[in-house]
Amino acid sequence: MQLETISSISTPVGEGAIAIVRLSGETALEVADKLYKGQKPLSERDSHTINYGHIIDPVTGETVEEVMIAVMRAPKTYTREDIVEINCHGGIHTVNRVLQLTLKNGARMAEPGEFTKRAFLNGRIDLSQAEGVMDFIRSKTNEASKVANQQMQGRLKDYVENLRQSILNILAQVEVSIDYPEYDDVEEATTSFLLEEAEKVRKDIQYLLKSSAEGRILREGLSTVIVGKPNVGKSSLLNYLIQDNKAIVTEVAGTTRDVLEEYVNVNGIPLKLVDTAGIRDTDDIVEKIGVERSRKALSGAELILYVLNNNEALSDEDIELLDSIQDKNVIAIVNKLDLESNLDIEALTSRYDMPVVRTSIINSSGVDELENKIAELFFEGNVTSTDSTYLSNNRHISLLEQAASSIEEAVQSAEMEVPIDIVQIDLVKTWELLGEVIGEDVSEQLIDQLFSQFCLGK
Ligand SMILES: Nc1nc2c(ncn2[C@@H]2O[C@H](COP(=O)(O)OP(=O)(O)OP(=O)(O)O)[C@@H](O)[C@H]2O)c(=O)[nH]1
Ligand SMILES: [Mg+2]
Repeated sequence: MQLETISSISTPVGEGAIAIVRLSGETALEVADKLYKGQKPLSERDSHTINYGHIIDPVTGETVEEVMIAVMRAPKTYTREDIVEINCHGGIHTVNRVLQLTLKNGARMAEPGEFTKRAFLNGRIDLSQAEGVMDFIRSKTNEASKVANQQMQGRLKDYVENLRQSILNILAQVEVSIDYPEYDDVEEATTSFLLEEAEKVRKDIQYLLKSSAEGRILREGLSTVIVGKPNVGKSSLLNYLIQDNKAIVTEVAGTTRDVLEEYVNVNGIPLKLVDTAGIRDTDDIVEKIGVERSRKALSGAELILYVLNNNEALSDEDIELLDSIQDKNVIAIVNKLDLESNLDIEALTSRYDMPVVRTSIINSSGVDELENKIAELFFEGNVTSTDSTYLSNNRHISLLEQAASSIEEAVQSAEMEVPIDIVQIDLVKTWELLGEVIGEDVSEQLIDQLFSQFCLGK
């Protein structure tokens, strides 16, 4: 592929000790030589050397900068093309002049992400690695940068390529039985091979998705909301979990008026814990706003801790709320177990399919069990290291979710003895979806859109 030589400032705009103008392309050395004066022209220098000299404006003869220039010849470079990096003194003005001179002498201004895009187009990296570069630059935590770094190194690519290879093996077998429809035993063998192998692929994709969800929770915290009617002990629960008296607790119903957010670690799981105003109809304007906010907090929650008072019967309001959230991750907490029981726990457990924990927060009892339930719900009880996390990018997660459901469909069809050429369609689709993760068969438009999110000069 023949591509124009591109140029841009690759360091942040602003004053610094050094600023770098980077060129990439077939004529990178040629362009730089028009501006460079040193002992020898750059085109006569060895690859991977750094060379002292000056940048001279070829029109006026004026010395613009004193520079060190790195020469890196294809193919062992970031883009797989010839690369020249001009290290300037870090002023905004001069580095800009150097850039302008490269543009006047044969280079074109690079688009955001274009260097990395070339690395992709020239086959040095796949799309998941390119996206890893961007995620790496953008990562805000240590854990996030670890995942991005692994992705940059091609860990996801290897995993996905293995999955695709397995699907190809299945497809090859399927092809045989389509070619020889007269042999029943071939078809039988194909179905059992298909079921076994496709199930393995399905499990691997599920594992990938699950470990990513866990990784994300470990990086960002599980957003958890404590809700329930006024006075049931929500703020008491928050205080207990964070081992502090951050939230005001009183016997007055409607104490909490606003949402309060705290981070806690529960059995190794970081929770972003939100205490809310007790949900009820109220004429108090401040409380009303608080109740609105509680409802809003509910919609974005990954875990809901629904607190009930053992001393009171289940109200219509409780039922209405529990009905509306029953498809989410909810743990029902029957608190104030020390008081007389007026709540029909049996009715609660038979109506809702959610874990129920009994507590008496005032006596510090039952909260251990709650903590174990949370760990069970999200990490099957044991939180391992994040080493197994491969995914953090939403595009990849979405593709893998689709791949999981199409392979699932293939498995189900095969089980129901659907004709093999129909099962084949789902297998091919899974193979294609996985291909999109690493950038095979993706549209030019998508590629342009992805790389445009990069910073200039990368
Ligand atoms: N008997 C008993 N009282 C409790 C228990 N847990 C909390 N309480 C009391 O119940 C009252 C209300 O507790 P809060 O934690 O303020 O309840 P809340 O759900 O946050 O209430 P609002 O903010 O008004 O919605 C306080 O007087 C607590 O001391 C418990 O397990 N047993
Ligand atoms: Mg409260």
